[in-house]
Amino acid sequence: MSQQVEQFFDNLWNDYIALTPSAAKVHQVLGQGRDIINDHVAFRTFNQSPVRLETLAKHFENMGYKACGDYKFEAKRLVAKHFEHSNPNLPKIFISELLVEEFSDELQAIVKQLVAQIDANAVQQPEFMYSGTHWQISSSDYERLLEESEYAAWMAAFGFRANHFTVNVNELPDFESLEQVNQTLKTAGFRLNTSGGEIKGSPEVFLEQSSTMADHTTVRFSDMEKVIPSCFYEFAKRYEMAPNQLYTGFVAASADKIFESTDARAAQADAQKD
Ligand code: OOG
Ligand code: NI
Repeated sequence: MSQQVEQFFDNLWNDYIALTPSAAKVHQVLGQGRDIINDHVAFRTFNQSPVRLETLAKHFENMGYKACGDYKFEAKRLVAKHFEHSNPNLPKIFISELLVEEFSDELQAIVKQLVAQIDANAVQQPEFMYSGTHWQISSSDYERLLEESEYAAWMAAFGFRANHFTVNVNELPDFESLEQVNQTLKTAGFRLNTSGGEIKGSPEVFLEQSSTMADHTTVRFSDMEKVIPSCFYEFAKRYEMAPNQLYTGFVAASADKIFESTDARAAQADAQKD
């Protein structure tokens, strides 16, 4: 792995744990001091020039990543792609983008005004992938986005950075099952995303996933500060499709629920059901 690529992932990780202090605790609880191998890192964006999925993907293609899978999320009005590298030590990359034109004129106007503030040259730099927001937004615009799309609101508050890292459970020496990982996390005090059940997917689709509910952090909006959900940690266990051949793709039905790990309202609605 080149030094630039290593530095890129170090910087990406450092930005992520600054917003997600519980990620460091996850490593302590699951790794007990040993290194944790990540299955993938996920990014979010808007389908607006100059920050379209295809443009952001170039940073990874320049590192040697190849596009491998396409996904569509009708209800959330999102599409996504995943990318893989021939070096098995590099995490897969999952990038989604919001189909902005499928929302109200008001949402479109807010998003376009945010994106217009981005310097197109900045997008060409690899550092863009952990550069955060490039705009000011009021708390009322944030709330307005939240009514239509939790994803749009998250993007407006946090911008361009890792939305989550994902522990590769197959490579955790002390754990056999994802259930055991979840149990250990709950005992340590973490709240898991229960949308669609704690474990999304199954051996039949060759992938099981779970995630924590996002940490909360103080965001400075143009008019006030607010404490809102930031980033989360995910856990993935992959199964063999053929002898010695682990499934490397994603499962749209499961991913659809993982997106809700930043949604405080989904979590609340869920808690009221119990
Ligand atoms: C991505 C959710 C999907 C997965 O592994 O299926 C996902 C997001 O929340 O941005 O990460
Ligand atoms: Ni993920």
